[in-house]
Amino acid sequence: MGGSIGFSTPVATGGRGGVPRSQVICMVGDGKRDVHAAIAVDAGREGLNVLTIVFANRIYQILRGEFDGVGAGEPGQRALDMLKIDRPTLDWVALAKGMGVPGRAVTNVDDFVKALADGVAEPGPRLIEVQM
Ligand SMILES: Cc1ncc(C[n+]2csc(CCOP(=O)(O)OP(=O)(O)O)c2C)c(N)n1
Repeated sequence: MGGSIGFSTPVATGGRGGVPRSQVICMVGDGKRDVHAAIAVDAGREGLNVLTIVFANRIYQILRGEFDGVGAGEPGQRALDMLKIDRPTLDWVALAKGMGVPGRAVTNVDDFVKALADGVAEPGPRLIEVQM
């Protein structure tokens, strides 16, 4: 929804604080990186059971779709530069580690399933970067 980026991570942190025995799983795109990073600091500091899953496709894919939708043709280099978020390619696991949150990167479904099971079983905040 328009304007909604950045909503889920603070809600996940707040939800965990409000229901202490809960396990919160927060699924986010990589499109609003600064917001996600700031919230991970809170989860790390408070040791909350918040498992954040970042789907890192390195592009504002929905806006790429809108580009097609308005019939603007193939985007040129300048347009692509505004749609892609791969310069630099963010290392979400390293960012999480720097904020006291252990993380793991996965590139296939089997590894994702294992990381998800481990992330739920282990106490405290965790991050999974799904490299797409
Ligand atoms: C607060 C806010 N800022 C900007 C936007 C505009 N916007 C809509 S979709 C989008 C990119 C989303 O990227 P991502 O979350 O990685 O998902 P993807 O499109 O790759 O599936 C942006 C910046 C928005 N919806 N909300």
